[in-house]
Amino acid sequence: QDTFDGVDFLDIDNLLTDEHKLIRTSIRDFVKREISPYIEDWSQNAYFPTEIVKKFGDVGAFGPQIPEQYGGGGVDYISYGLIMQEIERGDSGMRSTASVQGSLVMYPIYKFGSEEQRNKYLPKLASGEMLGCFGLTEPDHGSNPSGMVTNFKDMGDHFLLNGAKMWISNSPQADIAVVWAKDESGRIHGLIVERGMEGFSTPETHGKWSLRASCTGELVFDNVKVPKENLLPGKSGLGAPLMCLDSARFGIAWGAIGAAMDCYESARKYAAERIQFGKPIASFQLIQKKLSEMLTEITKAQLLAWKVGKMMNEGKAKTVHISMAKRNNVDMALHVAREARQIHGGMGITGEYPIMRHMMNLESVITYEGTHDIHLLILGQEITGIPAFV
Ligand code: TGC
Ligand code: FAD
Repeated sequence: QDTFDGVDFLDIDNLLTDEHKLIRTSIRDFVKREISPYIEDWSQNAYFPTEIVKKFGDVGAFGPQIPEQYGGGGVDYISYGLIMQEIERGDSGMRSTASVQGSLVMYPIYKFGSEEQRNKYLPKLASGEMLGCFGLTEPDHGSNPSGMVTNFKDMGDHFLLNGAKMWISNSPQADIAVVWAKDESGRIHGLIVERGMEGFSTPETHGKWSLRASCTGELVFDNVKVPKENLLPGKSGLGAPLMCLDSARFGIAWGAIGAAMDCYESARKYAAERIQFGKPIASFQLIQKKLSEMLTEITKAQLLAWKVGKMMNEGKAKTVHISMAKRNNVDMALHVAREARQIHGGMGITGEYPIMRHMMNLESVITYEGTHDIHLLILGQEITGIPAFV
């Protein structure tokens, strides 16, 4: 029985509005009903539950920050963060599905798309009638997307797209892909590629030990004819996909707190119930140290996420602020998961508890949307004025 009621040591709820709390409750109930009872099976069986897409749409998890006029929720960034937190308390892979759809597919179409593109795609993406994916990473260009080789040529009445993307969340099930590719002058643009276009395929990536309930795959473009009206006209250059990443990375900073909360709660309960040497293990100082540090780190991460959320709402958050929050909070969650695993002893490696699943998931989360070290270097560049990437 899930009686989770939040981890809130410093009365951070006091910083939230009634609307924030209402949204959090509705997603928390949804996760309890639609994800938590099944996630262990889905993950163990590497199964992506396609029916969750429509359900996410119904509960408002897709594009909550996009204006209502286009089917989005029209809510602020703290609400968006709380939605990601609650979904990731269920599972990081489920949060991936939602954050890719909202921040990496709906956001670029809303921000850089034409009015026709917005009206054509956004309401269907918001409702879960359509699933999307975001293709930036390539086999030879992960941390350095500016080196991408996927390209398109102007053929007069259409574009001809060639290349391949790798590690793309949602790709095997996606109806559309927002793809970043270079034009003949080497300038990066976003194109909307639809399933069914000749020469476009989405082979699934098998054998992952992480994010097993999320489907991941490639995007392969073999002379795909893309209609000219599918180019996102509003912005070109690497800055366009990097703006989308700002939004998604912000959601991950909140999502990671959810995964950490789930591990902490499980460890706290287990420690109270597990008897060794005639006493609950919670009575031992080393276990108390672990629990105290977990709670402290979760609390610090909550304050960081909340403050960056306020700055997002005010239009003041910069990439560096988001980098600090994503990097710190994911690392924090991974550390909490590892400590919680220790507290559960041998039981910590089984599917009876969520720990090992969160821990393995977080190994992807600390890598995607900019690796742990890339975010460090983004901060290093801000501090010193010197980019250390090259
Ligand atoms: P750099 O020279 O710094 O920038 C290139 C151009 O972009 C501009 N720019 C921005 N514009 C708007 N918003 C931002 N946040 C911007 N950041 C940079 C910049 O001004 C410049 O403009 P211009 O006009 O001068 O050309 O770029 P760089 O090539 O040196 O790269 C910097 C670096 C390494 C930080 C960047 O490439 C990076 O962040 N790499 C990490 C790659 C990454 O995060 N990939 C994620 C793929 S998507 C994903 O993982 C989804 S998983 C989702 C899930 O399942 O949940
Ligand atoms: P690399 O860039 O090869 O990095 C390898 C190592 O080298 C890392 O430790 C990195 O920090 C380090 N490194 C690289 N450059 C430097 C440097 N200059 N200085 C110091 N260290 C450096 N991408 C998408 O476009 N869309 C998606 O939906 C998507 N979903 C994903 C889902 C999963 C499950 C995973 C695992 C990845 C996903 N990605 C997606 C790709 C993800 O963004 C990349 O894996 C990530 O950006 C890192 O790229 P890479 O794996 O090629 O690692």
